[in-house]
Amino acid sequence: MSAGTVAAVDLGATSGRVILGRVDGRGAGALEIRQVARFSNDPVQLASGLHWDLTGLYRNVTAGLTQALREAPDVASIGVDSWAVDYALLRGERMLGEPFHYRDERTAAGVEAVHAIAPFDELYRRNGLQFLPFNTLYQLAAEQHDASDGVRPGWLDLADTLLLVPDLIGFQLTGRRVAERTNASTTGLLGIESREWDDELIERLGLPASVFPSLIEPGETIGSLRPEVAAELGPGSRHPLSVVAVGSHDTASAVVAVPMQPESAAYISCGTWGLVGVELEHPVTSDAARAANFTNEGGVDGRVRFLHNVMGLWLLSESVREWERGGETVDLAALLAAAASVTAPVAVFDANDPRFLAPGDLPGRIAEWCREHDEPIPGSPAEFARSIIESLAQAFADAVRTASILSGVDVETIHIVGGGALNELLCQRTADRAEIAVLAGPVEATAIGNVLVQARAQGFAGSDLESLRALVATAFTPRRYEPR
Ligand code: LFR
Repeated sequence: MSAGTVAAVDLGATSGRVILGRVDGRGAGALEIRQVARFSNDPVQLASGLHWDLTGLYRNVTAGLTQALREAPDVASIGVDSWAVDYALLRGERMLGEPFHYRDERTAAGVEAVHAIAPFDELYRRNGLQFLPFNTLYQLAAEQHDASDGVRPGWLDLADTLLLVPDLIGFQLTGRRVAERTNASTTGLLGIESREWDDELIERLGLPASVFPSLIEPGETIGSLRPEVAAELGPGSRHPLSVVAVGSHDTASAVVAVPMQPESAAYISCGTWGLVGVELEHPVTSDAARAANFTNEGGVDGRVRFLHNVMGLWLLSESVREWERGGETVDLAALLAAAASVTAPVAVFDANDPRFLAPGDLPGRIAEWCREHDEPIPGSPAEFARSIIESLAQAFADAVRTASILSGVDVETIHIVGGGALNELLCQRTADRAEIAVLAGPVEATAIGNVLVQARAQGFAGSDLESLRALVATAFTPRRYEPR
């Protein structure tokens, strides 16, 4: 074993970052991370719908990597992770339009079309995924629906390749087209047992099988930087610098960096979403798991991320955006402090209600939920914030309990990682409502998981997940919240 530095590109739904990670797997082990670039990720509403600005994101990625290589010319590899399910269609080198944002409402038609061919209970047996209206297979069906309604050939008929977002960035960097397996597991088109593309389902849905690239595992090398990219990244970038596949689904990377004992812990990867669950060796696709809408996503090293998507800090950030659209200036720290001192009882609403998915007036929709359910309607932003935090804490506690019952994992500790680990009120109220101690941190779990999988591939870290998690536990001391 040796020591070295890798660069992690981590793209979230609201912001992206490039992080340098230095890992030394020798002796007691050491892990250090340093952020070199952070940029916002601003979706664009076009006449065709809500899209990601992938070109702008790519520009920020290369600018961040240039900076990273300037600071650490000895970087051994680059890894990319992002949110799941969304994809670009390519013909040759060319991207066919800006990819859609999963919060675009076009998928309703796709859901109907898919379920007419393969009802949800059959899908669940095949792919083990919870129902989320934006899973890639529904988006692709919506894509076909558009085409059959209007102009044919549609983009899907023209495309020769479909790439999920991190694979697209990997392709821009290296020229190689692959599908990393953890993220591919969120498409709905991967068999739960085989972990291969479900060709039969793809055919029944009338999708072109040829657009799905070969699958690769986290830790495998995607390829070397294209010479022109290496030149763009500056004199610091030695050629051939390789891009290594990580758990390219951000949640898969985050789970790698949860310093947990999977036999007795649950995790909440809390950012835009709150992904609440446990890590298993085998999927659970029972009727009860399906009814509870629990997912079996592919983890690093063949582990299963058995979890449920709770709406997450989106509820807060989108509310803040709405207040700011209305002309208010909101200081988040002050808002959270005010929320913590609210004494009046606040509504605990159903944070999983699909009405909260689309962008727009979230406080209005929360008020509408409260009116319908005879709950007190929050009056001030502080009361809204408190109501959101109480509702998230309740949804987190419920999901932990359900995960435990469905999987048989006896949960003694809940780990909260991601930005939500900084939200003291949320961590405390989750501990209170679950009646289980919460360990908060690390905040940058996703980037750390990305770093660790690359470091292992380079021989800078031990071979099993347990030794990677031990490095996290040594480097980051979690904050403990006892239930009150
Ligand atoms: C979290 C996440 C979730 C996925 C959602 C949409 O960032 O990747 O795991 O369900 O975004 O892609």
